[in-house]
Amino acid sequence: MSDAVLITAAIVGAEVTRAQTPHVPYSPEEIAAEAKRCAEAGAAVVHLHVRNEDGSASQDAKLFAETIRLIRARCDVVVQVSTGGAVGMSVEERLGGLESAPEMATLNCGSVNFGDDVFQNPWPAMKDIAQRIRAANAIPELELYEVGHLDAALRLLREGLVSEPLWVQFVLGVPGAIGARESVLRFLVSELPPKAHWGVAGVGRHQFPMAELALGLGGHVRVGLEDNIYLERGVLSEGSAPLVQKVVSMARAHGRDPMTPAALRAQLRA
Ligand code: KMH
Ligand code: ZN
Repeated sequence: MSDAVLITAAIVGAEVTRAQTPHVPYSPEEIAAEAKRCAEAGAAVVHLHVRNEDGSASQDAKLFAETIRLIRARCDVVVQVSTGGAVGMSVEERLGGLESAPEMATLNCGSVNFGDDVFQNPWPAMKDIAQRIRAANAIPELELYEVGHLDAALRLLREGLVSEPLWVQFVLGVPGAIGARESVLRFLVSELPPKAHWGVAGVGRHQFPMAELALGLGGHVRVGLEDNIYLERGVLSEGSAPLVQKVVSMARAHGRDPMTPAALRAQLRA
């Protein structure tokens, strides 16, 4: 792995609401402004969801198109659209972002308890989404929430539905899924194919401990209000950019610089 750290900013998500934090962006303008702030802070990727005017989760193609247009006008961050959307959405509904020629898209590698709900990703849906991501000429980032998702990712590779090198995000600490523990992360990393790139997104209070661990292990990091709304205990983060800034400081303490979008693009297309 390269020494530079790829920082992904998950700036919107599908679940976090203004009742929890006033700092979550909803409109395309707000989302694009936050993407720019995060890019300036050191994020090379923005993991993107969109929202309806009332803040409810959406995967609407037109909203994605408008939001991505505004982001591209403001900065050169790599846009990674969500194909996960929100719990309960159909596969078809989830794929609106693929219509905007994103450079990356998430590919969720299995079903998982998600709070009180179940986030459904049965194998036929995974296959379908993998094919649609490839048809859109986007690079998939494999989202793994559970240990068994690793084997699903390896099956995707074996069956030629995704290509090497894999780009993997371990999303750890979702209520209902495997915990964000050092032993878990070390095991998951040890099982990856040698060429795989990996990062970790710790949920809630696990965000910075997992980031710290990943930085020490040579991995990449995802932060943002989608996963965690606090900059430190009891202090709401005023958007996702302060979370990115904090990871940049942590990375520098490890002697690692943030990866630029250009450096990432070179790796994505290598
Ligand atoms: N909102 C979660 C249920 C993704 O973006 O691909 C799923 C999610 C994953 O956020
Ligand atoms: Zn997401």
